[in-house]
Amino acid sequence: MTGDTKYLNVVTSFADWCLRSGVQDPAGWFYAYMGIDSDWEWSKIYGVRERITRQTTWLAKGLLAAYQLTGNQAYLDAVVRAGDYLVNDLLTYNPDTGEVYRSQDRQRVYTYYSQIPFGKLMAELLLGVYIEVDIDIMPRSDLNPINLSSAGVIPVAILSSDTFDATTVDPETVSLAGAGVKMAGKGGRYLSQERDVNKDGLMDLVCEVITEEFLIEPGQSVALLEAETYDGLSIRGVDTVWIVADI
Ligand SMILES: [Ca+2]
Ligand SMILES: [Ca+2]
Repeated sequence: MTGDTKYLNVVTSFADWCLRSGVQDPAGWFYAYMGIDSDWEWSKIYGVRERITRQTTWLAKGLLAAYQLTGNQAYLDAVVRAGDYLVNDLLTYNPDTGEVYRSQDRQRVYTYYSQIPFGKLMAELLLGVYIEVDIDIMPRSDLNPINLSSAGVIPVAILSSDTFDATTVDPETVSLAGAGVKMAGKGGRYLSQERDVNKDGLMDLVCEVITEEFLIEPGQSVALLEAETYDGLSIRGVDTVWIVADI
């Protein structure tokens, strides 16, 4: 940061222009250059749709940066509209049925937005502040195969680090791709265990989550874990999974 408001003024005046000038369609996308004569060859190569997509991505990225500099909620709202357009148009629009799939589910918000160019940043803004931790789904496996129709549980280890003690996590709050921790019997104890799974001398927390509660679909490969510590701090971690077919 230069501390010079000259640059900040340029950013805010451009961001304000983006919001006021009507370059953003109510559907969320930003108008691309639409000249047809001089640009015709280029248009044939890339297509108008791709240009709109790129233009939308660039402007949304700029507006996101402007939001981070200024905290102006209107900029973030415009970015979210643009992100919704990109996510729905590029990833979840079914041309056969005309259906657009949308969900407020946090795992899906994360999965979707993490697939667009500035999406991870956006998902973080939408889902709030948290501490990022390392997790290891199925500590004995690198592939982490999950059969969704299995009636069992899947172990997920929340790993400790020099700055984070995983044993402070409340197992009741753990959600891995929407799946909660299994309770043992009628006693109301959640199935979790303190164990050093990666042999770094720091105790980790292994929780057994219920497989059939997974809100993850074949083809998706990232599972998001969310939880809270007993002190109320939010944590989040991701690991890859391999969804295997019914046997
Ligand atoms: Ca693993
Ligand atoms: Ca450890």
